[in-house]
Amino acid sequence: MAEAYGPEPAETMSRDELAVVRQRRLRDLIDRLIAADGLQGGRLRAAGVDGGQDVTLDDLHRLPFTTKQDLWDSYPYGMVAVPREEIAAVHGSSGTGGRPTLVAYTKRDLALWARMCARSLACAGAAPGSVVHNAYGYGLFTGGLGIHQGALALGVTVVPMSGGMTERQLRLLADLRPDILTCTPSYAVRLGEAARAAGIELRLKAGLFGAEPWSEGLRSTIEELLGLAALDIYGLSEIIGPGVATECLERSGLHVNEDHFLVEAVDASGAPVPDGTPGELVFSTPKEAMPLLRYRTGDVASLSREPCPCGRTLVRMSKVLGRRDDMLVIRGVNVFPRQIESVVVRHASPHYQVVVDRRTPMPRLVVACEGAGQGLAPALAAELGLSCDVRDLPPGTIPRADGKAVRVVTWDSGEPPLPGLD
Ligand code: DLL
Repeated sequence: MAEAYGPEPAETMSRDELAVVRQRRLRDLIDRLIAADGLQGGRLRAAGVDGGQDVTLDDLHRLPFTTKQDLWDSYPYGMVAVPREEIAAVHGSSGTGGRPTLVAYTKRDLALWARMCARSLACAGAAPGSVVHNAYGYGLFTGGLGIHQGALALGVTVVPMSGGMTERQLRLLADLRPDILTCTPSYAVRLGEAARAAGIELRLKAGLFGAEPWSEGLRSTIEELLGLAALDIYGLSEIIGPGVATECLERSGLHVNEDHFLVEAVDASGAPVPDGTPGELVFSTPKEAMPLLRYRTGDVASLSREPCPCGRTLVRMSKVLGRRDDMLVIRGVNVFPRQIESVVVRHASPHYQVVVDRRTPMPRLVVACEGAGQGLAPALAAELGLSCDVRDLPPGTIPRADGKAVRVVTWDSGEPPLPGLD
């Protein structure tokens, strides 16, 4: 196969050149918000900002935040900053608590998104002639169409599988021999197990797995099952979709496309945290249809500005530790489901669900999995600093996901959320 596509020039600029680009983006974004004169423009004016010329990158952390609540309050089109007829597409996510989040794109936004996803595929070593088996769901969810447009923009072949119909996926994996697989990490496990059971030999080289938190332990499981380099891809509908940040083959953090999306990490009070310290990721996006200033993602990760051997100079983010609102506080101990996963995959199959039993005032953490070995309970206690009940359930009991897996369920009252729990 021909030589792999490399980074775009913007991905390898010096940090000084990058600062110039980022400064321009920030000023353009502020000008656009002021001109649109909506919620964010009003907040900027109240903070004494009347235009982009008033701010520098150093002022970013003093500007007002935007939140998911703002998007909900202005659903569906309240945050749109262009005339309705310029909206080329909408996407969204089903969201927590069943409240949908809708985002809008102009044609230029879609082109930018395609370029960002093309970068992601290049990070995975895509080359002319590459075949991308895209098993992210197609539809309102940004995974399927984002990667699809990225593959078209890069000039590689895309197989638009969407999620589900695993038998059919196996058939095409065997027949078309893709070198790149894109889907959620939980579906990657499912595909890998199904391929192994069917005795299908895969020729995959790399996979871009994201849309949900996943641990280093699950990375090893996926790499072993599928015989590929498992890379992390991060994004959210509000900012653009997949393609906000992607790991390269070095597998040492995700390169954030900060020449377009300005990123910060902040503590609970909203103050910046130093590089290397986990904080909530905050992104600003210059999208025309729905520009957002300092959007609080709820996702917790740390940032690093160390250069990467791949040559990309963009800031890198660690794997996401979890969502701020997914963090469980059990008897005063903070637990991210991903921490549990990293232990489970070493002592059981990668199918697990965390049940938070809140039927009594003192909540209990039940880790339900399949094929648990003796060592799981003590290993969990050592990792979490908290004892939890391990339930080893028959194979196939834990629900399998085509897209994002549900890792945490709450048991408030009534029947147990999984058979076999007491
Ligand atoms: O999940 C976009 C996406 C599609 C990313 C395909 C990567 C691959 P939403 O449905 O809006 O968008 O959900 C966004 O998913 O705020 C995170 O909580 C979570 N998330 C996305 N990627 C990762 C990741 C897509 N790599 C929400 N690691 C985000 C951890 C992730 N969490």
